[in-house]
Amino acid sequence: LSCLVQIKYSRRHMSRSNEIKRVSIEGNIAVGKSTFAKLLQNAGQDWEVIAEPVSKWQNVDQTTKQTVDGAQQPSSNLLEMMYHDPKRWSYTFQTFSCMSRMRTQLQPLAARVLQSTGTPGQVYERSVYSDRYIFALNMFELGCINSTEWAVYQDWHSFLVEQFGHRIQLEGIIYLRASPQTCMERLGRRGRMEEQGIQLDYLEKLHTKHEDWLINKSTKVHFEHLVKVPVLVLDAEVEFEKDTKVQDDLLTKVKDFFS
Ligand code: DGT
Repeated sequence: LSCLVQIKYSRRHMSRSNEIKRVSIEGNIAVGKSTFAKLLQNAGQDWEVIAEPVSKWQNVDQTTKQTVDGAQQPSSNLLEMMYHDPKRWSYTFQTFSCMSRMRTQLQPLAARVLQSTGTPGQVYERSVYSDRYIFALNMFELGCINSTEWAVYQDWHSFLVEQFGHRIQLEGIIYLRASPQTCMERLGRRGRMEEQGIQLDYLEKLHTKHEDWLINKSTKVHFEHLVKVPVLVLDAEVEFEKDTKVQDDLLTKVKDFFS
């Protein structure tokens, strides 16, 4: 009987996996992606949020325990190392952030979402594309990733996306757009220890990268399918965390975008 149930579940899972809507939420640091993702999740049973694996970057040894041979080092915080010494650690950071993004986004749909009656959706906080076209590219332009590292990164990134990309293909991108000044204020308010040294200038560069990729479409992207992914631009300048009217407006726009 358990075998039969398992087969039924797998069939249902496979058929539903094909109809999943995959959406990525993009935007500058501290713009409110996690808050917005939670809003989407709470708005209905059909959305599953795949959070950005920041805690894995803050605790690498715990994350890699199962897959690394030999003695464990004391816990390393790669996020802190990258901000502290970007020239030394940016390439390492991008390998780990991209791999952990891919790994979490490839995980199967939650049972709760599978059982919903509507079209199931997975919402990603950022994507393997922002990993490359926002952060890694910016680090390369800042000189924190050298040209050899950049060539190596792009080579394995293209290979991975070509091999696995069809399983996490995006149906849409939601761009939460706010000024770098607003993001700086929000970043200061949340007080994440690793981010204390971030300057406005860094957020301005990341903002320009988002605008080039998602608004001006001037970023040279390697993946043909990515160019065709529709982008919903939402004004995140307004504080939406506690304002239910603003939240309803934003959710209506998302609903219209995907209907
Ligand atoms: P939210 O929910 O909009 O407030 O977003 P955050 O700030 O929690 O999440 P996010 O994606 O901006 O990233 C968390 C931290 O990790 C932040 O300090 C930026 C950094 N980060 C994220 N992805 C990358 C990456 O690919 N490369 C580099 N260098 N840093 C990254």
